[in-house]
Amino acid sequence: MKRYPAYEFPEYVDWAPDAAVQADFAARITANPDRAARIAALDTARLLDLYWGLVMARLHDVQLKRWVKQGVISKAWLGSGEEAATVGPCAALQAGDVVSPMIRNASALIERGVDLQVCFSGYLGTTDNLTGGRDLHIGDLAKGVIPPISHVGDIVPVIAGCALAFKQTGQPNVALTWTGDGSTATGAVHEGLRVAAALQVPFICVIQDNQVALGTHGQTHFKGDFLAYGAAYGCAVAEFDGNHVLDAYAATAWAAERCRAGEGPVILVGRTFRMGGHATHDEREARALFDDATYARWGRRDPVGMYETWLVQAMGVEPSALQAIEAEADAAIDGAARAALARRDSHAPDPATVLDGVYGP
Ligand SMILES: Cc1ncc(C[n+]2csc(CCOP(=O)(O)OP(=O)(O)O)c2C)c(N)n1
Ligand SMILES: [Mg+2]
Repeated sequence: MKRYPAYEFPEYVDWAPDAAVQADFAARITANPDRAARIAALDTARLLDLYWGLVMARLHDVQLKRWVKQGVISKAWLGSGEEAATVGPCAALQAGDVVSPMIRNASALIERGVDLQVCFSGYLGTTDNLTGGRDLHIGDLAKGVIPPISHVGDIVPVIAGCALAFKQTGQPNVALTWTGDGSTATGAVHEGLRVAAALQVPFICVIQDNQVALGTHGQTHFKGDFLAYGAAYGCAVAEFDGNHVLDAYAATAWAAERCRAGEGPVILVGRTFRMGGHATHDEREARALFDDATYARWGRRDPVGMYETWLVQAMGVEPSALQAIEAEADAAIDGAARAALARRDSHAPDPATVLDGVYGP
């Protein structure tokens, strides 16, 4: 896809496929027979849907960065480099399932079909979304997207509760949320996982291990092994490559099938890397936290570039077909961002409503 030197991370600007990286990408597809079968069952249309999802996720972030540079918003929390860890799991879900995307998983809203203009409205604080302009953590209940809670980790017991509701009503659905490696430090994540396993609810908890929590290196804040959580809580656990959309998809499809069969929750550990800062304000500090070789290594593993290359080289997809998808995605993002911005003044929240929905003694 087109690269954007003014907005993208340096490793992506001149991105070119690396033969060894692509060989690893292909090997991962066949390494696990269950996942290989699920991937083999995807037809071309579904493979291209995944590409559309990745491109939309990347362009969504490019647009946010553009707004930051233009002074429209002060900062943005980007998922660039981690797109596959959101797009893959969403693609494995069904209508009626619910998700709660953390802010770095904003493209889950796009995947679930939330109006694109609404997706951008959260950052502009207009009344166009569920929070009425109060919070940029947005959702759309009609699309099965529960807004995340700003306090990281707190959404885990909430989504475990959604899964409990599915179990109690006999609804064959699953509830999924993402939690960062850092957020697993919270008591809420522990409580949510423990009760989900004890009650055997259809809950998928994706631990999105991007190796950093704000400005703290992953190796500093956690000395354990997320894969040991399965034994600790008494539930299934599996790892996936968080930069590999097909691996993320297949792992989640496996987990969702288990959940729907009543086999209890699944923890999925997605290994990925945050290419930028915690948000756009601390990109320089983030560059100091990891060495250049680490950025270079993960940069070569661009989730969009790797998948695009695989589609062309391994599946024989015509580059022109991918370009057409990208053009469509670009027009959609551009149109939605313009429409959202045009409403910033006309749909600003009424100050008189500031206490609406606020509860307290
Ligand atoms: C309970 C709580 N503590 C602290 C914060 C501030 N905060 C927001 S994101 C974040 C880091 C989270 O790291 P991680 O869970 O690894 O997610 P990532 O940002 O890497 O995706 C912190 C400390 C918060 N929002 N909530
Ligand atoms: Mg993290």
